[in-house]
Amino acid sequence: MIPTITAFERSPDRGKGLARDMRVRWALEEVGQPYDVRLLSFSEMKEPAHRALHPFGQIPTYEEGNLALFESGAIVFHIAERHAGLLPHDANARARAVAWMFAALNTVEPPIVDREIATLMERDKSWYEERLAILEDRVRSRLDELSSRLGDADWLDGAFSAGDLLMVTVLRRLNGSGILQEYPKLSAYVARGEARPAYKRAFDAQLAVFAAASTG
Ligand SMILES: N[C@@H](CCC(=O)N[C@@H](CS)C(=O)NCC(=O)O)C(=O)O
Repeated sequence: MIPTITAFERSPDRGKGLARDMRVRWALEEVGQPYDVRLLSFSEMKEPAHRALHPFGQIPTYEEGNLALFESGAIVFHIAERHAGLLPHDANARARAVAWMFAALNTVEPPIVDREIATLMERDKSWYEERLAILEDRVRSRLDELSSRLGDADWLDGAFSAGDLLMVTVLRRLNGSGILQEYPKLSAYVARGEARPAYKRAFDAQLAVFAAASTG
């Protein structure tokens, strides 16, 4: 059965792979599962039909037969459980890969998103520069810790896993901030993720949506 995911009809990031359907697309590409995409405008995302799938009126969602899911982490986990390739077979290694999925979304993404929101919503405030410095220090402390754990390894815990997939997408949210470049090991880690053929297919598919919306 071909799953259907939802994505922005016109992504605010202009197709740079930052919208969270990118994680789901990448996971589906990694496991070789074809998928359909239903594109939504901002107003359609807030309508009852979409809220029935996503209580918070956001993307991405995932529908497969009578299963409907929201939350990119839960969707990636579902894909990783149903297909080989994104979680190790060994039970302990699998549990550690799942821990990295949670770490990406619960520990590393929040300070990055806090910074991002400040740059989008608080630029005009008198205290903006001071607050930005605090938020960026919080991001740096997470990156210091993550970089020292990664060390010279290619991936966070052995082979590439759903934990790496989520972590790479989270770190990419720092694009344009200059902060990731302060961490050569993490920059190389993100570049390794972006070099994966499945990543490229997912990125190109998301960019094609934005390009079509811009010319149409
Ligand atoms: N925790 C959610 C966050 C979903 C989310 O923030 N989606 C954004 C796009 S990346 C969205 O739909 N934003 C529009 C809105 O919230 O109105 C997940 O990981 O799926």
